[in-house]
Amino acid sequence: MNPSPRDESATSACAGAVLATSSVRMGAPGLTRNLGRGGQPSGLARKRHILGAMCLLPLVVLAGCGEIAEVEGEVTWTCPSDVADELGFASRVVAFHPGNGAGFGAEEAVVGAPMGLGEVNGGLDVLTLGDGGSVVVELAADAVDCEGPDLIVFENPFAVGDFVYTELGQVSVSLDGEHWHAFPCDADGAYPHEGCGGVGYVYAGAEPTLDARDPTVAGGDAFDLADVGVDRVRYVRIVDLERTNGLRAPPSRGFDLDAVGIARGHALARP
Ligand SMILES: [Ca+2]
Ligand SMILES: [Ca+2]
Repeated sequence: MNPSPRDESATSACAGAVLATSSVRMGAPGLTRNLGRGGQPSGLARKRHILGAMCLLPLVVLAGCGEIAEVEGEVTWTCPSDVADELGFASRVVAFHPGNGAGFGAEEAVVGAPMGLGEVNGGLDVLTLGDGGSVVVELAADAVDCEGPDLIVFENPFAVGDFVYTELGQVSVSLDGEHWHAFPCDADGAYPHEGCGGVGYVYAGAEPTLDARDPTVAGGDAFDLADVGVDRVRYVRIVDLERTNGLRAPPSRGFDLDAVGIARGHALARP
């Protein structure tokens, strides 16, 4: 959408459905988020949105859906907000800088849902970054800060008896692909290495009935955008930290990225 200066328009999106109206009533429960294009809250836009709400023109609101609006270039939403599952994961690799020992897997492996193999086997549908390697992926929809974790990063740690084989990565997020916000990661501390990627077993995929976008059951490593002070992101970057508690040998040398998912109810279809 690209509204004219005097036009206010909104969409309500859920499971891919998009409904357009000439105004919007912010009546749905949950948080209301308001960001300027530069990622900063905009009080002006909030006031304009309230004025728009006073018009009270009809808006169809589906249960469980978030409201999305673009008001004079400002993007707003309410939580929960969701998209169809095919938009709930990374859609492409923007940049891949392989480190020494990379070479296993393909960039296509990180697109879409995870294909984990549970606790005793590491998934093989991955892109291995190599020592110090990095990858930037673009999400098919924007991830937004709602209550609790908003993003899930899936690597392929696995257990050997009581031992957990991990290869850690630092996770950063960005709205524009230029300004990045890194989650603090306790790579040198003890397991479970708070804030790092590459720690949690991946259950989604091994058990097809699990919701790969539910951080409480999918496995992987969940991240809350509030922890780095941002409300909406489009890109996720992972850098291998050359930290492992096992051998660094092919075909699993360095962080192995399986997938990046947007938590259910934390996704915003792009205007
Ligand atoms: Ca959150
Ligand atoms: Ca691994």
